[in-house]
Amino acid sequence: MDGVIRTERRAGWRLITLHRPDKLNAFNGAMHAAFAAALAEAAADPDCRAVLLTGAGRGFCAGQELGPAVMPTEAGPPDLAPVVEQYNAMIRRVRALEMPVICAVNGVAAGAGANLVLACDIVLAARSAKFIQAFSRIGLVPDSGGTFFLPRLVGEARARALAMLGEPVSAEQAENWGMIWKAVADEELMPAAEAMAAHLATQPTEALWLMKRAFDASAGNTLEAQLDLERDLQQEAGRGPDYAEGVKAFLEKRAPVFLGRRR
Ligand code: T3D
Repeated sequence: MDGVIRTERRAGWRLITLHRPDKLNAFNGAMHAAFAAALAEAAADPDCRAVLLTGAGRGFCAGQELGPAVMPTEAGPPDLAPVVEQYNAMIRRVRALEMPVICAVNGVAAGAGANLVLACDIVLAARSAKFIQAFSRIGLVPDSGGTFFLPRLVGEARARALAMLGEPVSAEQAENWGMIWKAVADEELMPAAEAMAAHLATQPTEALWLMKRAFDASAGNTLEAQLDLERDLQQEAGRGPDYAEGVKAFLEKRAPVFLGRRR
């Protein structure tokens, strides 16, 4: 196994590792392509029911690789729109993955790396990790959904200050602010994240996917629209074998054995 994105197949789930440790796993074009392929492979694998994302080395991800591809030249400023489109596609792929995406933040997450974290469903972070909206430090604006996720997670006041000041947020602070699920001791990060992935891989995957859809829609919905959506999604979940199994197992006083997928 080599390359800038590394995938390990586990029982029912996949571990995807951003792997450019000498650059704190900063993204370049090759890494975007490999990450897209890894997510597509996970999506196409009927036995894969959860994805765990982490970074190699001492960082999680330092966002865009700052190098010639994005540097102004004597000829003029770079065209950043295609670069940002790669991040947009990445965030859409993570959100559209029909299974839980867990993020194990092993170290610093900066720029688009910090916002990739926020796009994941459940985030665990090592206590030594930190989150930096580094964009203002180089004269850019938050991208990769940062201006969408951040105010929703931590509130407008904190989101604006984090974006404008570019100050690091510790894992503990991130947990206290509701930016992530939990901060854990460094040595507990991967065991805890792997146990969570293994657990989620035994859960009703289809229902978890429908939840992702509900939460995504709630950001732009009225209560009325959201209630209607919940009704429709519940109807869909209720038609699946996992609902039948869940109720049967409850009545039989045993643990359910969920199939995960209908397709
Ligand atoms: O085109 C566009 O830019 C639009 C797209 C925008 C999306 C974005 O993500 S913009 C934001 C880009 N990212 C950053 O601005 C973060 C840059 N990195 C840092 O500020 C710091 O590295 C960190 C705060 C993340 C960590 O600091 P520290 O002191 O722990 O590590 P370091 O020494 O700065 O970095 C270690 C190495 O990684 C170093 O290489 P060296 O000197 O050992 O050979 C450093 O150059 C390299 N590195 C870190 N981040 C990047 C990087 N190399 C290229 N690109 C990076 N983003």
